[in-house]
Amino acid sequence: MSKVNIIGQALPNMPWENRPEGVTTPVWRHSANPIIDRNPVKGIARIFNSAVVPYEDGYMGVFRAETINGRPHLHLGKSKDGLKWEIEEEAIVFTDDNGQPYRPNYAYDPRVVKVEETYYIIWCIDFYGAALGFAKTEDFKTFTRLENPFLPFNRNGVLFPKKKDGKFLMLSRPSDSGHTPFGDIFLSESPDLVYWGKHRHVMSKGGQGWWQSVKIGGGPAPIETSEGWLMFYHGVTGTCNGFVYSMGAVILDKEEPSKVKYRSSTFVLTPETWYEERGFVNNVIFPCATLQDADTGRIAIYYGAADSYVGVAYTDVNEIVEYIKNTHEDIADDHEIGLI
Ligand code: BMA
Repeated sequence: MSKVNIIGQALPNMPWENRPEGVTTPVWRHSANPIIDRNPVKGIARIFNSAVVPYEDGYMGVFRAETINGRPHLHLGKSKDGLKWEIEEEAIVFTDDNGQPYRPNYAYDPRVVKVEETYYIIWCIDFYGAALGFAKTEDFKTFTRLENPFLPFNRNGVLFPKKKDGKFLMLSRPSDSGHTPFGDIFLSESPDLVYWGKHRHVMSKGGQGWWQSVKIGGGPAPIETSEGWLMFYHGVTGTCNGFVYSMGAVILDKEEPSKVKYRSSTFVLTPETWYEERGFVNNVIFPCATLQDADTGRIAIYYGAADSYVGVAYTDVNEIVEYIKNTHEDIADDHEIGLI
């Protein structure tokens, strides 16, 4: 097995547990999941589908908090170890271009990505239907709202942590405003975070297996490795009782990230525990963030479980890359339509 390196910072104090005896899956669960239970903070019934990043000597998180009136907002949280979180009771208030305070009337599924010295938050907002909201912060004290990147309907906005040729890159999943029974992942670029274009198709739902047959959507920010951009995402299948959300993994080309190098034909984690199978929405694993240590190759994946809890799962960069290569499936629709 050739060695795969994570290109990035060392994070020796990140959450980690070795693969438990007898577990053979490429990704394994934290033993004390869920790390955030129901009713974690006054006025908040459930926290799930949330994003964390290393910050100063600990971690910062932007959490999808379903308040007790059922509406989701974004709440800030802090942690020393990435597992025990102190979450604020009040939702994040953004400031718009004119310095006016701004709070979205709903906000869900945040991703937080550091590019150079700035942290960007991308989430799902009401823009006359589901669309992507966008903001930045440098200190997690003031949050400046940026232009919405795309027209409705769109979800699952994920920024790359590095610019390419001076341009920002963002993945997204065009959708409808409801429960979207379709969807592929696309890539767009921007010189200034205002104007987005040069749209490329990245990857399709489907393939031989059924676990990602209905739709797919980006999850945590892609991780730069010596093999390309390693990305976890969600894949959805339809059953007589509704959708089932599993986690998949793909490696995108380093130079042309709209190109799939390898993608796993099987899921890497699927709902199997009580907190993934049973909740506000049953059978959901929805990854939104990772932490990784470049020195050891350890990766911790944060995911929403059953739209009710936050779970953590682990993998190792060598093992997951080898797994993706060994289970690779070339899906014809991943190639640009019409190219001869
Ligand atoms: C998707 C999003 C996610 C949610 C999932 C399962 O459409 O709304 O926030 O976790 O459905 O309910």
